[in-house]
Amino acid sequence: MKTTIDTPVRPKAEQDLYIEENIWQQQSLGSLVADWRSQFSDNVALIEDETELTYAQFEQRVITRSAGFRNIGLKAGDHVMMQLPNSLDFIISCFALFQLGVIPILAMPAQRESDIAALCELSNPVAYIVPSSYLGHDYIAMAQRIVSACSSIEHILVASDTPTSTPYTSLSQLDSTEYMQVSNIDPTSTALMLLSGGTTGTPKLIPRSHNDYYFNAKASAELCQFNEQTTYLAVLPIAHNFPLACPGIIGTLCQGGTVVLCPTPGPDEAFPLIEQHKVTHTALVPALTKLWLEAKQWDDTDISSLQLLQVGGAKFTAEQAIQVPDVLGCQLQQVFGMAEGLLCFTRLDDPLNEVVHTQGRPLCDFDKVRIVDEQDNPVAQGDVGELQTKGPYTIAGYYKAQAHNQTAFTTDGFYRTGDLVRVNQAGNLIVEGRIKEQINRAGEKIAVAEIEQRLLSHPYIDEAILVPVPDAYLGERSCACIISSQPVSLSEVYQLLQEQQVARFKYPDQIISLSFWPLTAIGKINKKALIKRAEDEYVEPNMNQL
Ligand code: OOB
Repeated sequence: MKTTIDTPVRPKAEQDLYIEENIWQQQSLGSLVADWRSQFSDNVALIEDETELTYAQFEQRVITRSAGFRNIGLKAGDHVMMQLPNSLDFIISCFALFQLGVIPILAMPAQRESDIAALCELSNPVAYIVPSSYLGHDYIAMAQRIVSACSSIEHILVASDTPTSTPYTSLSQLDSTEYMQVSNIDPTSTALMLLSGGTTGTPKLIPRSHNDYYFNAKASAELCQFNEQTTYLAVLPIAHNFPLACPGIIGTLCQGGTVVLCPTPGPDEAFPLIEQHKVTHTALVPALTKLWLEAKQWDDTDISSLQLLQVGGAKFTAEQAIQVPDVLGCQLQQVFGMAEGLLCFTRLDDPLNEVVHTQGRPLCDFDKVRIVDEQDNPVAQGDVGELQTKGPYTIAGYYKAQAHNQTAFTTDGFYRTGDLVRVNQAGNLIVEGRIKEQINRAGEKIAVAEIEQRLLSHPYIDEAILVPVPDAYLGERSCACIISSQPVSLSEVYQLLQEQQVARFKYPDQIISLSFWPLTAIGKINKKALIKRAEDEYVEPNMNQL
């Protein structure tokens, strides 16, 4: 694998092939805005609350934002930490940065100081964009603390709707109508960086290029048959690859459809928006789908405009999948994807049985997938093994992570997904589990190593293991198994993690205390026994942690 210092790139022959085959369109994401305006000028592109922007107005807003960013000195190759909820500001700022060749790093609103500080240290952003507050969290206070530790940040920029009392520039104050020459951006360069769920104690950044991300969005939109009549509801946090580009927001815009922004994902907010705007498509994680299925039992909001619900991010049980068409009155599509690239979809014309029981197959013919055993040898047809993949929109390596890349990728450039899968007769993948040290809590990924390290920083905890436990609401919850010199309660663990400014979704849902580890026959710690014990000792689901 050929590498530049920070961002590994694909071998030249592969790049040439993707260009020759028109998989890579050699077009930067920022330049799409003008194309979309010329094709779909008066269509409504974006809706947030009472504000509707046509494609022509969207272009204007992007151009003025871009000029504003340029006026404060942002330039091609700079990094900007963006941590905004689902909002026009997010989308307009993102495309404005794309036009300048500035690289947004897309952090989720749920992330807290420990993650953001580590990401800033890794990527040296020149600006940090935050809402003033969202769901009760004070982002300005957090940004001030981050800036005092991260010397690269020259600007804290806050969302447009921020009260004028803050000392920081709001995004709308930046906007400028000055003429700006559109820069020429290399479409093979990094357009944005997504966050990896991670398996280690340190966060990883996923550099996605203009070419690969445009293909990701456009090809997904074609596969899902998005068109000018599509109205997509952005429900999941749009810093996540799934609602952003699979096909999500960017895919909808590629096809001239309308994106409606939903600030929080609960049915109380989403259902009325579906009714009001006649939403046709949306995407959810399984835990939210379960909530929607339950809410539909008593909520009579008219959501009959919904045509397709995409579900992905974590394993969706067949038992719930089968309910989607009847209860929500729309077609189901399962999506098995990853921010690193590969996307698998069930197809719109697949038999219901495949849609309910499988996670689909790769987006394009150029996706290479192989299923291997522990020695990296291919398993027999139909057997379970680790999924490895490489292709036109799968990264060649994480940003500035040379050592980690040596193990996360094979010598021939395949990404080791850490997912255990098998292929069925019809050629669809079924996710059977994973080997990576990660917990998938309602679609949000927790690196086991990070939380175990933090637990060990408690003065009484001598040893700690975090295990995933099957959970009716979350899919998986996390249980901290500890050996301690004195009793430690779950609330004491919460206090520790709060002091360390850890995102709430990473807090263990459960704690069990042991005096020694159960061992397997060959003397390894028996995690299955720990999981069993966690299941046996569990009292009741804590719904407010969803
Ligand atoms: C999506 O992306 P990430 O980066 O948050 O997480 C990727 C991991 C996969 O490696 C797999 O472990 C798990 O999430 N996963 C699934 C799944 N979809 C993702 N596990 C079982 N069944 C599924 N359907 O989660 C993501 C990115 C783009 C589209 C959809 C999901």
